[in-house]
Amino acid sequence: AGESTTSTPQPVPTIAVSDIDREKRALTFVPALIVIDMQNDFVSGSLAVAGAESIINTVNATIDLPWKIKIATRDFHPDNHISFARTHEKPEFSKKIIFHPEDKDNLKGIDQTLWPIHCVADTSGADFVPGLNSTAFDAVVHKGTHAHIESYSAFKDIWGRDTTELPDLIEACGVTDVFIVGLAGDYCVKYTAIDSVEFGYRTWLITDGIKSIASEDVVYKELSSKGIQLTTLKDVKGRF
Ligand code: VGL
Ligand code: ZN
Repeated sequence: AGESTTSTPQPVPTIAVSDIDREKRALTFVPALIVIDMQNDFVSGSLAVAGAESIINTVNATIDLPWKIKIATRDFHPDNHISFARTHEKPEFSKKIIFHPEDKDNLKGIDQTLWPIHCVADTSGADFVPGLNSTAFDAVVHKGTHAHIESYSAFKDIWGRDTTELPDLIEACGVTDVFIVGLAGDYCVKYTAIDSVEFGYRTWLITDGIKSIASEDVVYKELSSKGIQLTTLKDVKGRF
């Protein structure tokens, strides 16, 4: 008797835990540097990117900054890699639809750009370019090592089935911000930046430390629209 059956509505919390985490993270600056594919074949070899030689000094200058962690990647393919035109006996730079090797139904194909043979594991083409301060890296991540799986991003393969060791490496030291330099701006740098955002990092391209195979402007416009920030070595220096 006299008891109400209606319960008092609880106030809706205006700040969720995840928002507090996000706020904390916004106030923290734990930067990682990722140096993408500064290898002979991309500088002066079979897949040379125009102007690549000219960014080596800038890349070395970024490496000198006091990052929490600095990691390099190397494209590192077996000599029958799926991305090589020769593997399909097709003309170079044509397109092919590929299917994941473990996907029994082969339902989802991906457009694979075919490339000249490049960065074959344990050949000089896959070595770091001379002049790069490569002894300074805390870790080197290899990608594209499986014959049937392409991998542009430093985080994961194009199928999103496997990650490299990179996500664990940077998560383990509490990284908040990922800065990227290297080659090529419109392939491995681009897909690394997109994944970096997806993994929850504030993501920056140090544009004077990047060269692309085709247009720089198109890729920068696309990446800016995804929340990736464009910066320069000079501006980055000011943050430390
Ligand atoms: C890359 C094409 C093929 C890159 C790697 O490092 O951007 N591009 N493999
Ligand atoms: Zn490759």
